[in-house]
Amino acid sequence: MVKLLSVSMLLMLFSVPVLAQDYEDHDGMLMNHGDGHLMDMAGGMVMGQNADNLPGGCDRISETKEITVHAGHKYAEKFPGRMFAFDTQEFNFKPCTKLTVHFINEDNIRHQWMMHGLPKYLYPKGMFHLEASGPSKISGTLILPPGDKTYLVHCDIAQHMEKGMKAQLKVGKGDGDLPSIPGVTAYVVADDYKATLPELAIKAEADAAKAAKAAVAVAVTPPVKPAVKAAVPEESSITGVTVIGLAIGLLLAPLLARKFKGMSAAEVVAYVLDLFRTSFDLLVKWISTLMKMIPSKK
Ligand SMILES: [Cu+2]
Repeated sequence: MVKLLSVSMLLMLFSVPVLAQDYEDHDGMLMNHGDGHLMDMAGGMVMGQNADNLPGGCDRISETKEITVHAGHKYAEKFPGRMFAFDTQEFNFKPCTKLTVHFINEDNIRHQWMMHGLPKYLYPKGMFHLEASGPSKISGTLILPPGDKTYLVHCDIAQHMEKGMKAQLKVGKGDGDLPSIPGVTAYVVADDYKATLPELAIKAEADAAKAAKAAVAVAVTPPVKPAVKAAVPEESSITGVTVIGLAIGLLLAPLLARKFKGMSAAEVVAYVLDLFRTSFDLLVKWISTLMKMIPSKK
């Protein structure tokens, strides 16, 4: 029993560090190829690293700060309709702060912590950028510029920002808020939960059936108005003509299906139009014959 306990305690001791870090650490594996650009084979990348050069307007480094930012699908759970998120949506630092960001990607895909709007003389493309492919940790350092300004931080992988991976970093008091920061500012495009997709599909089906019924009614309505008005009231959507039209349609359908077998859509349309014209001619002839037969009251 004692042996069993000591074995399980040993196992626990060894498993704790393994559980604590189940992601790869890029730091130390990166190849520095100048201009603050570092990369490794496992998909780790740092761009715009700057730990030494003071931005213009900074006399000295005001503060040295370190933050850890997590990124992943699970952090979007509290933002309905979003897919990805950072664990923090808003950052605030004093101007001229030397900031080290430890970025931990918890998903089995690529994520980035990309900051925009930095002075281009110091940061190529005005960016500071950390990227991690799959569950891994990557770190980078920059020195924030002076002045009150709000910087955009996002993941630049296609659609990841739109799906929630967006934050803002305020230096000093910042200069306003950015839109669509989950949990911080209103979305530019609001989600609409009023109609669900199955409801929309049922409505479209009903509309299509109504249109088809109307088309049949129009097709079989005789061009000459009957002398006697239909007995069915006008406000009813199902008229006698519709019923007759549907009945004729149902009777003709199998015959026409056989007739149209092997014909192209254009041929079918031409055939139907010709059929209508012939029937119309016959109808006019038949009515004029009837008219002649009626003795005039003179
Ligand atoms: Cu991403």
